[in-house]
Amino acid sequence: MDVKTFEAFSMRDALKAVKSHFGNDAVILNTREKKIEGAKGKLYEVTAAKNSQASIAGASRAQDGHHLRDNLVELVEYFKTLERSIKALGDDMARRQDLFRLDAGLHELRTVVYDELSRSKGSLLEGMNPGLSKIFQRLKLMGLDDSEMSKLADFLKALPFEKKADPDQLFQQYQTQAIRWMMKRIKVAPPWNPVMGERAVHVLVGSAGSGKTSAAAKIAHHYKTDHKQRVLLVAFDNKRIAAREQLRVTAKVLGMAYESIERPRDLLEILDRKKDWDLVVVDSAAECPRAKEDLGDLLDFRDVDLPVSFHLTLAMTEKEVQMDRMIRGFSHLGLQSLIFNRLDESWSYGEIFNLSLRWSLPISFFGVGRSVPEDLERASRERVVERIFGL
Ligand SMILES: Nc1nc2c(ncn2[C@@H]2O[C@H](COP(=O)(O)OP(=O)(O)OP(=O)(O)O)[C@@H](O)[C@H]2O)c(=O)[nH]1
Ligand SMILES: [Mg+2]
Repeated sequence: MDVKTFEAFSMRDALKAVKSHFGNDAVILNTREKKIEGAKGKLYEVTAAKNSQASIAGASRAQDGHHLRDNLVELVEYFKTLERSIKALGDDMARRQDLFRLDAGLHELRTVVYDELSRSKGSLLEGMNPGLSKIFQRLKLMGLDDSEMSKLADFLKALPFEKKADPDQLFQQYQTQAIRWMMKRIKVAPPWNPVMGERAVHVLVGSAGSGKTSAAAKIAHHYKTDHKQRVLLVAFDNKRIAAREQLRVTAKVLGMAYESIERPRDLLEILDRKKDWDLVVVDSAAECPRAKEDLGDLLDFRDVDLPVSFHLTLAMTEKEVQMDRMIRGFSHLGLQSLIFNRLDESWSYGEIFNLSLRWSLPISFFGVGRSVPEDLERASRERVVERIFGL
C-alpha cells in the first residue's frame, strides 16, 4: 500500500492534495493538527493511502463512486469510535478539546466526501436538486439503509414541488414530507400495562453490557411512578452473583420490591405467595446466542404458565451488523420489542430505523445515559425522526 502524508494550512487544502496525488482511490488513514514552530497558526496533516483493491477492481469502478460510499461507511464507523473516545475522556478537558478540534477537521472531511458523492455517477444523489440532496446527505450520515433511502428518494422525487423554487424553501418542503414518510414506518410498542387486569412478565434479554440491568431498573421505576403500577423487579442471573447484587441494591435505593430466581418456574411460586403485582420486570444473564440451543434457561420461560414477553436491549455503540446478529440470535424467543441503550453515546441513529423495520419489531424504550432511574425515554416516532433529522 502506498502511504503518504500531506500538509497544508487548512484541512480542505490537505485533502485536495490527497486527491490530486491519489485521485479517487484515496483512503484517509489519519488526520492531525500541528502547531507551527515560532509562528501563529496551524498545519493540517492528512495521512492517506491508495486503495489498492479499488485499483485492481479496475478504473471503471474507481469512477462510479462506489469506493467513496465504502469510505463513507468506514468514516461513519470512525466517527462512532471518536464519539466513544470523547465520552471516555471524562473530565480531561485538554484532551477533550484536542478531540473536538479533530472532530471539526473530520467534519470538513465529511463535507468533501459528500461533495464527491453527490457528483459521482450512479450515486443516489446524482442529479438531485440541492434541497433534496441535503436531506439524503443527512440520512446517509445517520446510517440509514441504502434500500430505505432509495424508496424515500422515489417517493420524494414524485412529489409535485416546483423544482425552481428557493432551495431553502424546497428543502423545508421535502424535509416535512420525508419526516411524514418516516413517521408512518416507525413502529412503537404499546405501554406495558396489564391487559384485562392480567399480570404481565417482561423479561429483558441481551448481550453482555448491553444495559439490561440498568434498563430493567429504569423501566420498573417508570411504571411504578408514572403509571402507578405495582411493580416487582426480579433478578434471573445464575452466572454472576454480582449481577443479582447490582439489581438488589438498585431496587433498594429506588424503594422497589425485589426478588431473585434460579429458574423461570420459581416465578410461579413467588407470584403465588405475593399476589399484589401488576407488572414483573425480569433482568436476565448476558447471552450471545448463535443458535436456539444457546438461549439456555431463557427457553424455560415457555413452560411457565404466565404471559411472558421478551425485550432485547441493544447498545447503540455497537456496529449495526452486531446488533442485527443479536436480534437474529434472540429471535427464537419471539421478541416483543427492542430497547436501544446508550443513545447518549451514539452519533448516528439510522440503525434504530433500519433494525426495527428489517425485523418488524417495535421500539419500546431508549436508554439515554447512565443515571438510574432518570436516563430513560419511552420510544416515540417523534423522538426517532427528531434524532435522525437533527431537529
Ligand atoms: N452512557 C450510557 N451508559 C449506559 C446506558 N445504559 C447502561 N449504561 C452503562 O453500561 C454499563 C453496563 O450496563 P448494565 O445495565 O450493567 O448492562 P448489563 O447488560 O446488565 O450488563 P451484564 O449484566 O454485565 O451483561 C454500565 O456501566 C451502565 O452504567 C445508557 O443508556 N447510556
Ligand atoms: Mg446485568
